[in-house]
Amino acid sequence: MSRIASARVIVTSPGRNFVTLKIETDDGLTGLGDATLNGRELAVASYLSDHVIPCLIGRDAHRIEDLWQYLYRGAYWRRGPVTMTAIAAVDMALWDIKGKAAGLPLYQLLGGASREGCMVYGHANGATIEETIDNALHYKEQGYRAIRLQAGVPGLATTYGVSKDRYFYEPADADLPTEAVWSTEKYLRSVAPLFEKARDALGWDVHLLHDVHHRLTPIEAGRLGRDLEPFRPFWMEDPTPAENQEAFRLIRQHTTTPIAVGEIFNSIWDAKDLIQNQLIDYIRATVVHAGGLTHLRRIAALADLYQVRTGCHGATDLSPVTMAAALHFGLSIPNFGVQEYMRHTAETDAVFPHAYSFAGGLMHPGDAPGLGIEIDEALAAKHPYKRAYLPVNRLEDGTLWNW
Ligand code: GCO
Ligand code: MG
Repeated sequence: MSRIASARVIVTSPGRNFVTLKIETDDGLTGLGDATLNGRELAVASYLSDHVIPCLIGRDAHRIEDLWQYLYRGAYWRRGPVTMTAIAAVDMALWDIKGKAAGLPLYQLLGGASREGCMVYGHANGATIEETIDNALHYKEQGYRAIRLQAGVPGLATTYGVSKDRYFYEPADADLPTEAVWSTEKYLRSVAPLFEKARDALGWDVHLLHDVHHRLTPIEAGRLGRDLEPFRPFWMEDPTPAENQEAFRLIRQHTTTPIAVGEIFNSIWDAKDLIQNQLIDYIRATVVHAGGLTHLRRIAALADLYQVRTGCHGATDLSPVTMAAALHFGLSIPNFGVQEYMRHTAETDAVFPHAYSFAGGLMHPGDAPGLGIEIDEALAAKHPYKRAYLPVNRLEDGTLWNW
């Protein structure tokens, strides 16, 4: 038995905020878990420090499933992003410990490798179609097999997914939410031309993806999906807000463009109807926001029954600890689809030395025991927390919209 001797939360901001849980056992093992919830970081930090950690001390670190149930059922107030992120952090740290105790990389404990590596998609963006394609060509040269395309919308000052820096995109960019202006009409006119030109420049041997970021109505999404069909996108992501799951029936009636949903889901109950009714093709729930590996494996197993594959969220606000966990998960499950890979800055990578690597469009978690991730606490302490919010969106007449 390894008893949990201590657990603490480390908040650091090497370019952006990350919340990390570090658990130590009485026989000298340590485990790391990511607890970052973009724009609401300190709520999870407090949930862990004030309400979860006191319950962990002295418990057997190897009883992962039991501890998961204890934190989920035991809170009485189930689900929700803060709770499920906190549970995920504990779960990841315990799997890390189990891997280290076994002397095996985590994917071996999850059943071993089902593939050579996890196909990842990179983000190509630009103020114009030409800039985006230029950037996509750069990704292709680096060996990427899948590329997400987002371009500025003519007539709008800013657009989701488009940054000043072409290689690093950080939407949580201000200490109070910035306000962006959105026009569905202008946006809808701009996407098909982007994909048409992208196919001309990049050819057909690379997967092309696009994120709508929850902004359309179902019928608008159906139209966009249909407009994109000739260019065979790998997926259209988050076409409408997924609270209303019935909406996806309407989208399905109008297009065969594959649909990816779920980066803001936090439990199997958010995804169950979409999966069982075969209304989506890829489920994007992540280790950090959907209750850890224990729960995400359950979601993936349900999805597998309905030929839904995974496409886990992997933006920069998911720390390298989540990236490591996602790669062990992705390498081992049968129904892996693709993993998002939005590279972290060198500053972030220095705080989180890791065993995972990229080659030829695939990523591998490495063979270090456990997750294969460390935190340099001395360096982390040099980057204090800095409040940062995601933007909000308004229509051109001032109506608040989905960001
Ligand atoms: C994606 C996402 C992100 C989110 C971000 C919010 O597909 O990568 O939509 O860009 O906006 O993770 O914190
Ligand atoms: Mg997204």
